[in-house]
Amino acid sequence: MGILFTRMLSSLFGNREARILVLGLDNAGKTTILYRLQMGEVVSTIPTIGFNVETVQYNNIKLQVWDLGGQTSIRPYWRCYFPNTRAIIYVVDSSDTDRLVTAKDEFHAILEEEELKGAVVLVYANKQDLPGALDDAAVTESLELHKIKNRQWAIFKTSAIKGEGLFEGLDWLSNTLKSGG
Ligand code: G3D
Ligand code: MG
Repeated sequence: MGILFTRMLSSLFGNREARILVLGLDNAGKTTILYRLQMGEVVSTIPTIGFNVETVQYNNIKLQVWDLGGQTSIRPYWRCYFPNTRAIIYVVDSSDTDRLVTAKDEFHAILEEEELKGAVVLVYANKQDLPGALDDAAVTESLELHKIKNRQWAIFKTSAIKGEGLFEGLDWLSNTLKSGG
């Protein structure tokens, strides 16, 4: 099903390169999601500059994943991955309430990046299958999503393990990008 999504986007962007970043704190479920989407082969780069990037590519569409948080010294290198980013998929462990403040801070810092100003934002409130997971309304509040200005965003409850909610989110994303983001 991930292939349908990328096929759609691929035709949408013609020959132009389109990047989608899948970001969030470590352990949020990003890698699980990438494999779950089954878009193609996931390639992991050797972390020469201090952070590991997983990439899956379908035609002109590239999904790239790395962990936010941690060392600040490597952050300038993140910018290499910003050009042509059409969307950010932000993944949150909804059961990890201790780190929601960090998740929020990292999220808003990313949104401040000049080259990401045009990207639409899809939030996955992941790990809904776990007891104590916050629902979408509570995650919206914790991440202060209502502070987002001048861009389209949406939040979906997901369980990457069960494969729930992921495609509903991608559906929103492709429709939003289709209508001009
Ligand atoms: P990351 O890539 O964001 O760091 P991972 O996160 O995809 O590696 O996932 C971290 C752990 O969370 C993994 O468990 C993974 O199986 C689990 N996980 C991911 N999504 C979900 C979910 O929706 N529900 C539950 N219950 N667990 C999830 P392990 O045990 O392999 O470390
Ligand atoms: Mg990972």
